[in-house]
Amino acid sequence: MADLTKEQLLEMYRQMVLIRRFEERCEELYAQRKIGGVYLHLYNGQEGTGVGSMFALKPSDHVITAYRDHGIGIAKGADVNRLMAEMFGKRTGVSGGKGGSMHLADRSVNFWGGYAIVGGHLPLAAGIALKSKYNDDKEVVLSFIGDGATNNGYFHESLNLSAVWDLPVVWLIENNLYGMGTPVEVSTGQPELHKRAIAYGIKDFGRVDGMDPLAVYAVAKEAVAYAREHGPALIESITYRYKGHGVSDRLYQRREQEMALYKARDPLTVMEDHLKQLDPGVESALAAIDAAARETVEAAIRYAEESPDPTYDDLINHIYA
Ligand SMILES: Cc1ncc(C[n+]2csc(CCOP(=O)(O)OP(=O)(O)O)c2C)c(N)n1
Ligand SMILES: [Mg+2]
Repeated sequence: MADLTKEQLLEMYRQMVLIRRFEERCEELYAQRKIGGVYLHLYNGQEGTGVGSMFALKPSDHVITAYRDHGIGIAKGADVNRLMAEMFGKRTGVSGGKGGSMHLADRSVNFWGGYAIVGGHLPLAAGIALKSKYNDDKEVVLSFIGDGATNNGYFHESLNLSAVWDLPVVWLIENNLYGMGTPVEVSTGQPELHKRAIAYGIKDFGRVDGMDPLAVYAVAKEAVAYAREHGPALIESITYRYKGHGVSDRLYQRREQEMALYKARDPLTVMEDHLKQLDPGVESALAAIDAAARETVEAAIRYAEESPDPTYDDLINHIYA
């Protein structure tokens, strides 16, 4: 349980439960067409990686990710009402209703979003880290990277520059074993993705069990401290997504057995086990956290439904021509 108090461990659990309940309801609302968009990318199964790693950050640190972004925004502290309003495309959303599921961002909590182009956010992560270094802000950037983003040019250019300029960035590869439906070993010559660090002269923090939030926290804490003082760090978290790439995608492979193996180590269950080990009487507290998370999500849905649509002026605002 490392250096975390019981309250902090419960907070970690609360964030993971809230993310899971948020995503479950988003899937339903998407099926009901209350949430629009061609895709809906859910974070179910990967909560241990997001919450565990972000627990190692200070509020002044920065986070950026790809399109599986709702849970990341919740864990970075974005307002749940405004996140849900963004899902609905409402004016009160964190991106004014113009981002939607795939482009959530909330600069007030240093959550930079939400990007659809695979790897396209990695140069932005390097840029934010450059700003921190230039101003001597001592702020770290935590950049999530899908395994599927490790073979394009953005990855190469961003990791290389981060090493050349000693940028305060933690590159966290979320290896959920597939890029869309393609297994990592089919797309990648060296499937142990953390080894890429060596080629760039970046400190390699190895592989971690992404289903265990405390294991992720422990390595992230070291990596964040290293990045703050010395420069780029890389972690590979082995995790699993329970849904297709988008919720409308089939799972491509028949992989029930593999899924069952990972679900048996669901990050919420793993965290419950940690807490029960610490305090066998914790069960009722866990149930209360779950009930509160469900209510928070229902309240957020009400807020989103009652919020106004963007106006015509909103639509043409923030456009550069
Ligand atoms: C530059 C670019 N190429 C292709 C795509 C289509 N595409 C979207 S997601 C994806 C795979 C991403 O895999 P991974 O990063 O492992 O994400 P996961 O779905 O597992 O979260 C691809 C090829 C895209 N969005 N951008
Ligand atoms: Mg993947």
